Amino acid sequence: MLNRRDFLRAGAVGSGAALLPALGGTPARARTPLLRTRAPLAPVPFTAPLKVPDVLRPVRRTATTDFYELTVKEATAEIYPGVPATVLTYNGTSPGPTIRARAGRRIVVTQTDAMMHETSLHLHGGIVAADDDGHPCNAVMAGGSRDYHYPNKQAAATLWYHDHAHMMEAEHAFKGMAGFYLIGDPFEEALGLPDGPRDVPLMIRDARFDDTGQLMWVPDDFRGRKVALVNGTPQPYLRVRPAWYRLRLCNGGTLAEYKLALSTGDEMIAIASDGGLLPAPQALAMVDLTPGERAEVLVDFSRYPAGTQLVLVNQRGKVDSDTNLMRFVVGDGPRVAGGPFRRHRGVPSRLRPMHRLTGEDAVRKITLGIAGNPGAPTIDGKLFDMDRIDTQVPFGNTELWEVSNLDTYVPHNFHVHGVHFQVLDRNGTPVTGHETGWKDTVSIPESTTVRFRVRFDHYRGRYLYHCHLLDHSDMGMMAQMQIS
Ligand SMILES: [Cu+2]
Repeated sequence: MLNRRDFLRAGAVGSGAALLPALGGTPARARTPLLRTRAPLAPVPFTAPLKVPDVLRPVRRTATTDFYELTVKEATAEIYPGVPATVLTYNGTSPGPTIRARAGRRIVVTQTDAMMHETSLHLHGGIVAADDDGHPCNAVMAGGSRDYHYPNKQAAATLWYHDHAHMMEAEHAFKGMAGFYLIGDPFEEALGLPDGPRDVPLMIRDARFDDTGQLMWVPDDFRGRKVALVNGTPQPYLRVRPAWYRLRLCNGGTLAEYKLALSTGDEMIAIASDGGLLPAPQALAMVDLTPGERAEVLVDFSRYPAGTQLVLVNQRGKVDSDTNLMRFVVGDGPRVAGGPFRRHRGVPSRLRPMHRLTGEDAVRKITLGIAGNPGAPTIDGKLFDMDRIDTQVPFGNTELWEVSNLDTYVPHNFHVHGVHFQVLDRNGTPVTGHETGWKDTVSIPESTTVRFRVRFDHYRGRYLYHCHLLDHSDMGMMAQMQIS
């Protein structure tokens, strides 16, 4: 009996063309003339429902540990309706399945690489041992597998996982390799934040498609990635109840920055940053996220009449497909009266207390720049070298890092593995909003210096720091430190 691939190879494509949308996918089929004539890239906005990634089930549990399995493989996804596109996935979907962790309970993820090239799983924002951090020197070879140990000895937070293979992280993430990893803890649960279907992770990422609906990878494609996908779909909609919602916003993209706002101009209540809950809620009209950054906001949909439509807008957008990101449609179900929090009437005035780092054992000045090195994004003038340690950090040090973007027309940002940090200021102006919380990634626009304090007291070992505009890190804007 012919399997699907044989069926297609046997030349049945022409005669069976009408059946194609109902079949699974191969890249060859997606390039058939039939699909080329379907104008796949002009769908009606807000007609596809938002997909919320499934929560992954552990394959095994012990008294202390949950065991999960992630397989990296190529798959097809209907990013545009009726147009199968080839994507790189964890367990067959992009975004991959969501892993829900609890602080204090260990997780082991076994990643199997079912592709033809190496991969390396990085838990972005995770405080994990150096060998479990997805350093490119620990890549999983094609056909191999590796166990990653996540102790979850950190506060509740929205983390995400993505690939970090050597000089491949940008292309792999662009083609779909990313997913959410959400840590909960008793402190956060006691706040009674919106949960269940009212706790919505939104991975927003930049993409570019060719005229057959396939993801089109062009390195450093700043102008080309004009389509924003939300959980893998362009311009989806979500029906919401007239109630408070918790939106976990993650820029899972490669180059684009998103300035997120509601089309009504109403404020969102920011409650968390990369590292988890803020000390206090912050009402924000706009949330600015560069690639890798997360922020959690609360939105009160009970203040809108049934039938109200709100759009999540990107104020940095250039065209409709990267400006009007998704639509919320307020339903007419029973209103959830009063505040969203079981122990509070309204939003609590305080969230998690935050100990401010003071003083420093060392001051480090770091520069990011492409200008002067055309096509060579560097840190301190050097391209990434896996055999070179760029910075020696004594374990336990509290340090002040001053990171400068020397470029006058190229934005960068900065991600440090293995730690969280506290941002002080940007060109001397104190940061505000969600940036006042614990961060692991910070925006550094053109001609800008950002200062942050960081304490290296989690693990010893070799960790990366880099620009998280992944095309830049991929091409060399990455370095490594030895904490010892
Ligand atoms: Cu950069």
